[in-house]
Amino acid sequence: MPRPVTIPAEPAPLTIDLDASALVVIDMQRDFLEPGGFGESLGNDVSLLAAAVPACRALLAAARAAGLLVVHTREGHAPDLSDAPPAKVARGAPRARIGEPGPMGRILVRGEAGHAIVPDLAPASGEIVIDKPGKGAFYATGLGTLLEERGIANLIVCGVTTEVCVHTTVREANDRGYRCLVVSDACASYIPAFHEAGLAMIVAQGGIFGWVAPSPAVVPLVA
Ligand code: C5J
Repeated sequence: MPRPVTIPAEPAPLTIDLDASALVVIDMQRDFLEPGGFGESLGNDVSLLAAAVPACRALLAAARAAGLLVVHTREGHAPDLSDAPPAKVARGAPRARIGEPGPMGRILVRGEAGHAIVPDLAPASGEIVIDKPGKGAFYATGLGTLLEERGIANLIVCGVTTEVCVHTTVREANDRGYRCLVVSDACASYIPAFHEAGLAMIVAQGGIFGWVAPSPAVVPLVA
């Protein structure tokens, strides 16, 4: 039996079948969120990103209670950097490049402490974790196949950063035909104006990339 819910969202209410919906939590990794991590070493105020944790937790709890498919993503590369394009590796100040030693291990390398998801949002047993070498969660990963196999048509998206990995993933998903609902207070950016602009771009022109709603409008309906 389908489980339709209608979420009050921008630019218009969104009706989705919970059985065809997944929660996608993007890159809530220690290096991006925690004091003492790579993000902070670049001069960012990581508290801006940590502010999204409570809403992500509420979404995760609701999705788990409702039996939704839960997908976590992590941005990072193989230790030999074989999946990192040379142009990406060469970017930035020499000591802040991918693969260099950072405050929580090698920067953006799988298996390093900083690459892990923050403990508050740790994947539960059986939940899917997608390791992605790009900004988008579909590029060079098995995510598309996995969602197709499970009949998923709708993605409830949260995580960081709004204008980078959340946006790229939503754009990729939109092109593949998924309905994307971005949960505004469960996303964040180091640059608040980019967060706001990122959300505005999603709902512009009648919802060109999808829908946006705050977690209090989503959590009770999904739980
Ligand atoms: C993500 C980034 N996850 N901002 N990465 O958005 O570099």
